[in-house]
Amino acid sequence: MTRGALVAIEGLDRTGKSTQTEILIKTLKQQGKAIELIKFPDRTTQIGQLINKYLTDKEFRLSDQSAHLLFSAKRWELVEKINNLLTQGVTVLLDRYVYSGVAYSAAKGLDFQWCLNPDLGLPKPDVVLFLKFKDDGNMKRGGFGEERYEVDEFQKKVKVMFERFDGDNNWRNLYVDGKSIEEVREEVWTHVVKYIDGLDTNVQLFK
Ligand code: DGP
Ligand code: NA
Ligand code: NA
Repeated sequence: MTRGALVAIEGLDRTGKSTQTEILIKTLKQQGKAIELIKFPDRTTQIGQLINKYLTDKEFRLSDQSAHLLFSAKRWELVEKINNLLTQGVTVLLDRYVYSGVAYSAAKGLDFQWCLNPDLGLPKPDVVLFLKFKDDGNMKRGGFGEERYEVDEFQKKVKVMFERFDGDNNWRNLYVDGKSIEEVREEVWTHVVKYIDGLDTNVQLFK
């Protein structure tokens, strides 16, 4: 039976992820496709509220390891939902996922593999769209600097950690430098269109 595809959108802060995610959802819904968006971190659950406090209140103290495990717990909270949707043939679109989890924590100096370990066993996306700037363009965008991680030097480190996933067969780099929302939308679409009618293979797991 055909299952839904698991699609992740990743990127640094202020690269336009959420905008592109919304456009993609709208387009697919207009075409009558079954699609569901899951945003990480979802700030509404109890763990999500703690994460929101951590991200927005720079005085809120939590060790790096502890914060990391909270983000991972957030993902594990949603595995059953993701698997059920895929089984029902629904395309699941993830706005951030394991890759952000590892990149943001490893950028603080935590061991890369240690960061990945709690996420082993989670469903692995069929395709990851990584929105990226060739330069540091995201740091010049409006709103940048409001949250804990929105610091130039830190974003550069996060970028390097994200790039360690480049080379995985599900990884697609989408450069957003100087492109309009419409141009990026078209690129996103060319990558996603192959997956929207589902897949016959089992979903892979992180290992
Ligand atoms: P967003 O709402 O997509 O801008 O994400 C909020 C912030 O949370 C952003 O700076 C990236 C960070 N973030 C998202 N997921 C994770 C994660 O799993 N671990 C860590 N450490 N940070 C994350
Ligand atoms: Na952000
Ligand atoms: Na966002």
